[in-house]
Amino acid sequence: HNYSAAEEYVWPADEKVMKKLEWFQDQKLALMMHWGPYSQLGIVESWALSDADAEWSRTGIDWEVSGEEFKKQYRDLNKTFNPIRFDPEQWADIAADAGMRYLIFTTKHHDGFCMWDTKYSDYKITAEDCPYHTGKYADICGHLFEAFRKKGIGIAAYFSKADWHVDNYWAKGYPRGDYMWRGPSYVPAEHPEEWANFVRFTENQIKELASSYGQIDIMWFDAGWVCKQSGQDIQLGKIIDEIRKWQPGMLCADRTVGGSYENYITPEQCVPDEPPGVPWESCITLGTSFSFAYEDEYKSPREVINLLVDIVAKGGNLAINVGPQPDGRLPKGAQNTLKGMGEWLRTYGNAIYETRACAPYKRGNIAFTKKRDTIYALEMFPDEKEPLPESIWIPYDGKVEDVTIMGSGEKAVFEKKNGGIMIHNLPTDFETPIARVYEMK
Ligand code: FUL
Repeated sequence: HNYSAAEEYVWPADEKVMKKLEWFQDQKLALMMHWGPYSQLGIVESWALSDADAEWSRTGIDWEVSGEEFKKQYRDLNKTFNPIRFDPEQWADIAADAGMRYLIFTTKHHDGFCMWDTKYSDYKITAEDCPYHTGKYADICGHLFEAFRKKGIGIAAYFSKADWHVDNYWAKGYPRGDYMWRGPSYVPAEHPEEWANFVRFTENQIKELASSYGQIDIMWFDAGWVCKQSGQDIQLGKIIDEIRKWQPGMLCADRTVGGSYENYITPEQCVPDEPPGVPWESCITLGTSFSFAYEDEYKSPREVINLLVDIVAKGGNLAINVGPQPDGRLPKGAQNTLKGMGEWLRTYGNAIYETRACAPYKRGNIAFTKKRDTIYALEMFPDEKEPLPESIWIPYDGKVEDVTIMGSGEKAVFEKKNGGIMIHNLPTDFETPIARVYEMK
């Protein structure tokens, strides 16, 4: 993937948005969560509803039904979704401890099931046919956002622009032009009234979310095929402009579309090779998929920190995704990794948070970040068995007068050499760490 979007990117004219973009670039690490009735089956989010994607998205579902009957079974998952062990404060504790600076939570995925108490749909967590409607934290988004905000964690609301539940919008599932066409079953321009109804509904829901739950830092819009270019124009710009009257500077991630309402770009499951040159955030799963999967395997702290450093060195943020269990708890394996990340970040967080990209970004296993007059060089060890070299050459040719080894706080012995810095006498008698980090002034 080459995500150098700089050419099409339009820097927002709004000063408050610009300021918020600075905030955004300071945060570096988000906890993304995909959670909903689909979590019960351990499938790929709500994709099973899309006929065009059936081949991959319906594996693991052994219902002996197809067509409309299949979709009905899927929709009925709301009748068994009962996360009685959901504890928002516990999630917030875990996230804060892992060094998370903002949350990205699925308020509504493509299936249209709403994780908040919306007045515009009955397909929601607080409706009577969902057993959790009497649950302690039934209005899930409300409780979650409050608990995270109390910990100083920012709030991003993931919202699918496509809604495969409402009549005015349905997934037909066939490719059309350059955009993946996953609904509606009609051409909006030929059915203006139907489309206008859908647009109104979507606008109402977005405004409701952005006005009922306190400060929302980012609206994270998914379903990129719902956009002007495909003829499915929901006039998002107008909606965002209005919301910014009461959520000043709120950021908008309007995925894959580009233009003035995409304040930052969002590569998925990958890290761009080169710094894109505009604010960006990669979303990457901790396990194998965005929503909960049974017996999933999770990346180790070493793997995640390597991703994070690669991303931060190129000026981006990492949104690491954890899919909560259907009962409301976070998988143990995921929790273990989160804990390990937090431990590392408590020692080396200064080389990550509030930094900016610093050329030459990454050379071999050495990554660079900078903060004011400090340059951080992070010598990464993706392999835990890699022997530790006693000296290391750092390809940085700027002015350096002082080098401290982070963690121990010891001053390093160094000399200028071959247009870089050679550090000597490094200790080698301990286990291979995730990184050795040098603070250079
Ligand atoms: C994609 C979605 O379709 C996936 O289900 C997931 O939500 C991912 C973050 O974005 O576009």
